[in-house]
Amino acid sequence: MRKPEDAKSDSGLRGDYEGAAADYTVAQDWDAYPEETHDRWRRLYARQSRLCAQYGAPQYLSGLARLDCAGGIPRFEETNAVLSTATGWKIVPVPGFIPDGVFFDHLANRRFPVTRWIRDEHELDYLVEPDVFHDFFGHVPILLDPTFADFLEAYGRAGERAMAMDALDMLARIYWYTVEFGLIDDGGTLKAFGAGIVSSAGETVYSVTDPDVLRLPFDPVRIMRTAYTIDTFQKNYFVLDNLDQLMRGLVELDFGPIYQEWRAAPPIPIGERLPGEQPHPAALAPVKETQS
Ligand code: HBI
Ligand code: FE
Repeated sequence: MRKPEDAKSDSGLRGDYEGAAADYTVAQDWDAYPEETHDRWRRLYARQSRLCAQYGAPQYLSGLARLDCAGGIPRFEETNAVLSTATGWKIVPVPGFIPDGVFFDHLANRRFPVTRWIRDEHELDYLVEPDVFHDFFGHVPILLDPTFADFLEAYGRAGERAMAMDALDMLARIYWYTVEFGLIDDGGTLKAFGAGIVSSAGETVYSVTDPDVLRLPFDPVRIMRTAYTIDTFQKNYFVLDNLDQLMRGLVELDFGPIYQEWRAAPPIPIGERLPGEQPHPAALAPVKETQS
């Protein structure tokens, strides 16, 4: 149970796994959110939606508009009425990070786990673990895109085999460099769709404007061999030509031989460009940062 002193920051039962079901889902308990948490959501939403209007991918922005969630922390049940109609996905409330196997099983069944608590005021610009703003604002809008929705289910299905082959860290890099930190070429202009980018004020701008960042063309094998960092802006990104590439990359390739060939090899260091590698063409003219 929560300690009494935590009651004041009751921003959605942070880290309270008491009462979670076997699949780690909990009730969202929307009525328990104090007004201050809805106000915090509105401020986060206003800032990020303004930045994403300029730097976010169209496939992400169209989903965000349909979710109509500027007014406060959304009721997941209301979201599910829209989401399930659009792509057969639904979001399920969870208290925080859940075991890999449980996570993959949810994705394989078109259930996206969304953390129910919101960050504290002092974490507005950065927090290590995902909260409801990262999970909902970052991940849910693009789940309304049928191609992305199909890919994420296929990713979930791929988890079991990766775990069985002791190559989960390689498969997780696919998620990291697309679902969390993916960029896409929008008619020659770099745009962001990864949840870790679009939910972060700093990284939304940095990911598409910083001139020193390595932005390579999407390549599943290169991604599965590339290390990543979890507590700083990324030093390298991968750029999709379109969302269909995600599905093709996952289903046209047999990951088994790739796991066998590379799982014992040290990962390619972050930010390192291999001989002969060229940035994605859309990255050759980084987006100019304008005051929004
Ligand atoms: N749990 N709630 C939650 N959200 C995640 O994104 C998540 C998780 N558990 C495991 C996990 N991600 C990753 O380790 C897997 O992608 C490998
Ligand atoms: Fe995430």
